Amino acid sequence: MKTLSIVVVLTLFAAFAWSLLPTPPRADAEQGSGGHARHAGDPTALADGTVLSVDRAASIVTISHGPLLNLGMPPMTMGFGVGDPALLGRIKAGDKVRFHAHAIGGAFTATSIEIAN
Ligand SMILES: [Cu+2]
Repeated sequence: MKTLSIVVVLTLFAAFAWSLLPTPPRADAEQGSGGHARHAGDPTALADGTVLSVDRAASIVTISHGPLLNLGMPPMTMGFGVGDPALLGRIKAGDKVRFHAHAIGGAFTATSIEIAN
């Protein structure tokens, strides 16, 4: 009987100690798609592209882009909405850019764009 209680106590202690261990970095799968926190500041989430056109009135920039890793999107040419029109700054057709895009409310939206000419 005494042996059994020692085993129980040790098991409880081990479980408790385990719960105190620092949590290792979590896999992407736990973050859901389009999560901001996961790749905020993550340089690997920046994509390369070439601006084909800028529609300031509609806040849409059309970019021929490389792979968008955070969106699982292959290279293609497409329009991105821009949440903040100020992001478009001096960007013009022909500029090489590095940018970051999210799927926001089902719309692909550029959340940062920098000229990389
Ligand atoms: Cu695309």
